[in-house]
Amino acid sequence: MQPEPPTEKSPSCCLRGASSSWAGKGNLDLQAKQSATAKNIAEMTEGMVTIAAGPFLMGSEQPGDFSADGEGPVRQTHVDEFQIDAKAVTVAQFRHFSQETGYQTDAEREGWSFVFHALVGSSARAHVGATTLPDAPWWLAVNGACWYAPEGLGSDTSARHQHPVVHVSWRDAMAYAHWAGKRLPSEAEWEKAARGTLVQAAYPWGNEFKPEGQHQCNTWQGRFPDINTGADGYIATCPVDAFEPNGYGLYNMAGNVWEWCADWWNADWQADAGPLTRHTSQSPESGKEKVIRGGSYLCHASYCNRYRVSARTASTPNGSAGHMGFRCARSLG
Ligand SMILES: [Ca+2]
Repeated sequence: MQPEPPTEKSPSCCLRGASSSWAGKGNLDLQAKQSATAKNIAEMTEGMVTIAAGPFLMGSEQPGDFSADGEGPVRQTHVDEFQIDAKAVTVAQFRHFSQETGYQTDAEREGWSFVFHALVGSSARAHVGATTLPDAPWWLAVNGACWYAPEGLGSDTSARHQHPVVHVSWRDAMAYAHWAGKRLPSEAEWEKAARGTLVQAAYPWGNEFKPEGQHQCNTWQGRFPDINTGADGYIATCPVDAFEPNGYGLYNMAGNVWEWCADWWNADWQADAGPLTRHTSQSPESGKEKVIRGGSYLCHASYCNRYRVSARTASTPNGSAGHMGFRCARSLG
C-alpha cells in the first residue's frame, strides 16, 4: 500500500489517504461463506438496540468544529427505524467469524498494518516497513500487525477478547456484517444513534466533556503524540462496554476506536438541501474514501478533537490501523 498525500485541512491523528485505491486490491470477493450459517433472528439481533424512525438534527456549526470536514450545516435528517449494535464488534466476535469462514483481512493479506508508534514493542520494532506518512509520522507500518496481533510480532489479544477488533478495513467490516446478517450503519444512522436522544449536544452524554470531573470515554490525555497519561484508565483500546452507555443504551460512541460507516466520504455533498441529502438511506454515489465516526483513544482536544458527535473523517476502503473498528446495523420492516 503506497500512501497518497493527506487531503484534509484540519489536523488529525488519523491516516487519511494512507492506502492506495481499493480498485487495485482485486475484486471484493469477500472470501467469507457469506451468511452460510443462516443465523436466526434472535441470534442476529442479540445485543442490538432499536432506534425509532423519525427526524433528528444532524451536524454541527459550533465554534471550533471542523467545518472543512463538512460537519455542517445543521440539518433535519430523516432516519427510518433501524437496529444498531450496542457495542463495537469485539475481538472474540471477529475470531468467531474468522474461524467459521476462513476470511482473511486486508491487513493479513497485505502482511502489515499501521500501529501507533508508542505501542510498538521491541520485537516488532525490527519489522517496521518503509511506508511512512509525512503528516502523521506517529503511524508505523508494522509487518505482521493484524486483528489478532494488534502490535505485530510479540503481541496478541489474549487480554483483549472484549476489546473492539482493530486493523479491520471497510471491506473487512462489510464481510463480517454480511456474515452476521447485518450491514454497516449509514452515517446518519450512526450519528442519530450516537446522540442518544439528546438534541445538538456535543457528546453522547451532554455538552460537558468531563461532568463532575469524570471521564466518559477513552481518548488521549497528555501531549499528543508523545505523552499519554492514560488518566481515563486506558493508553490504548478499552473494553467495548467500558464507561456508561448513552441514552439509547449504546456504549463508546465517542472515543476508543473509529467506526466505519457505509457512506462514501464527501465534505460538500450535504451542504445542499434536498430529499437525497436529508434522508438516512442516501449518501454520495461514489468516492475514494469511506466515512469513519466517533474518534479514538488517540484523539485529543488540542489536536484531533473528533470525539464530538458531529465530527467526521474518512479512510480508504482497504485501509486499516490500530484505532479503527466498527459496529453493525440492521434494517427493520
Ligand atoms: Ca485513554
